[in-house]
Amino acid sequence: MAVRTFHPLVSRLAHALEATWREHLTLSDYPMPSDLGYIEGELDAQRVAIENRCFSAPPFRKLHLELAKVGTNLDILHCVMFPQTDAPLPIFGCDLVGNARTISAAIADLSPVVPLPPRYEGELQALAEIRQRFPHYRELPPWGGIFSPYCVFVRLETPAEEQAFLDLAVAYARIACHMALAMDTVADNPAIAAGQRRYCAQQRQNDKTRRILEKAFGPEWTERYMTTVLFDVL
Ligand code: BLA
Repeated sequence: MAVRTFHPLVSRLAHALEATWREHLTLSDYPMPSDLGYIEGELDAQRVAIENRCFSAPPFRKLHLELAKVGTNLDILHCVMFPQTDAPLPIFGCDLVGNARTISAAIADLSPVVPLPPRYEGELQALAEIRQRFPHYRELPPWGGIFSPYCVFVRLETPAEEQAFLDLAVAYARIACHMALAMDTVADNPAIAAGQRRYCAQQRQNDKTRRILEKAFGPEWTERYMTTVLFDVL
């Protein structure tokens, strides 16, 4: 990433997620449209800067980490691990939206697109204690039916809550990697592609993301960005 100062949790989580990928997977660069790797625009005369890091690492078709800065006050981390459409793995997704004082939105989930093997339910249930460390759970938006019962969507107010969220998000990313490495057969299953299309279609309904991007870059650019870089249409 270019040298740029983000909210400390945004930087720490970005490094921890990329380190988790490097520890478990063999990464190749993902062919990102050349004009969409680093982007700058303007929102209410404030600069919006977006940095993308994107890899592929079978059986993940796309590992995407994005850091965005809106003016001087809003920092965003966006991360999605998309499995190949022949791999019956859940989609890891994580978003942090913060200002200088608090992280107003922190969400992490392993969202299944087909039923998960029971042993992974066990790994997720084992993290119940961490999920209880957040005093400020938030209500999911109407498009949030894609998320699992293990989804955590919270506001973070203290360093202890921030640390617990970092630990939980990294634990979910690790589970995604472990599942990928332990997967013995790869089933060619059209339900997986259909499930990923639904996940992306729901995520593209997030008006809060869309509004920020549209104000800075316009509706046409935003539609292209959301359908190619953030939540691609398969
Ligand atoms: C919320 N996402 C938000 C918010 C903003 C963004 C400003 C509102 C914060 C708040 O309510 O406190 C903005 N997020 C962005 C932008 C990008 C981004 C501009 O990623 C990228 C350029 N969003 C995701 C992923 C998930 C996700 C992967 O990108 C979940 C796995 C979820 N973001 C998500 C949810 C909300 C949110 C559920 C709350 C939406 C709501 O309350 O309506």
